Amino acid sequence: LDYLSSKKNGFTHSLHQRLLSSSIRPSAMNHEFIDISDEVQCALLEKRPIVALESAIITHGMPNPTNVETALSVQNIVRQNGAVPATIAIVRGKVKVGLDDKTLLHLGTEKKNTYKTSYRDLPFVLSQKLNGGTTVSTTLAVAKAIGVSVMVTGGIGGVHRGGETTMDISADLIELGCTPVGVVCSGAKSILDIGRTLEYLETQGVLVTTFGPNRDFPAFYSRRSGYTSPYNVETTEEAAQLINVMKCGEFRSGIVIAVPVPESNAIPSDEMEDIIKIAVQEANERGVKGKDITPYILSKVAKNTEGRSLSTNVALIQNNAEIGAKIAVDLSKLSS
Ligand code: PSU
Ligand code: MN
Repeated sequence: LDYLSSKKNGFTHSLHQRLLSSSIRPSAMNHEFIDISDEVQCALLEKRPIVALESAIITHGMPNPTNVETALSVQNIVRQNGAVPATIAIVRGKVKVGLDDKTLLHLGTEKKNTYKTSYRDLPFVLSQKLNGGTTVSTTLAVAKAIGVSVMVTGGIGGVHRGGETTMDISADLIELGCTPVGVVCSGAKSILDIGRTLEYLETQGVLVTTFGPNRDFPAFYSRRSGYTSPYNVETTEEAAQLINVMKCGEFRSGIVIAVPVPESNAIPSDEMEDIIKIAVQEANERGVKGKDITPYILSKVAKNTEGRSLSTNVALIQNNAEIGAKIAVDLSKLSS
């Protein structure tokens, strides 16, 4: 990397050219819009383990400064476990893969002019040269475009409560259905309709597995949602084997690896239920619509649990980062 930065223009340019022309590049999104950091470029060329990380959690999912601190710690955890973190965000109309600390701090602090960028928002944010935090859906599309097969997040979007009439279904589920990437998360928040979310994932051809000794599907803050995954995997090797089959078989859809929050940080689901009901009702009464619903409910829940939900959120994403990095390492052993 020292070598890279000393040769900034000449070498990285040719490295980028090599990346573009190499087999690493399955299409999906034109590379004209993507700017990959030196560290991630090297890792791609050397086929080292990489973990993609979303940034809407930084710009819209957590308050400052916890958002920035968490993002930095998550990147460190990925490194400590032998993989390269690739945090994805949009900076002045370019998709950045691998953020430097300064940019991360900027995005996490200047939240006002930063767009929550789901897949449908992407053309606008790019063409207007705006800044954006990428949701799971956009992060998945970018991961696919550059050939990264493991992504880590806190929770995925899903079918909202009442979604059978409002049709409010996160684009995360659609993208999971057409992106062969393993998504390590703590399930979906019970601000959503978890039963319908699982049904929808099944329809999209997305394999859902719980990570651990049983099939309980986690509900983010809580270790159990009352629903079960169709499968479970007990080790990171097993999870890597799943992703490897998906890759080698050129599958269309992705895999959800749902990791329950560590026991010591969990909040019982009956305790969460009342708080969530109030937040959802308040969002309805205030007429909060569309893409603003998830961030609104998240901040209300954090407020009404006096920050307890926030520390649970931090703990689970750090745990997911460790497991995701280990899966990426095991996967690179399988494909080498
Ligand atoms: N769930 C969380 N925290 C989050 C999100 C979801 O517990 O930060 C973010 C993720 O970026 C996810 C997005 O991809 O919200 C989904 O938003 P929507 O429901 O508008 O698709
Ligand atoms: Mn929505």
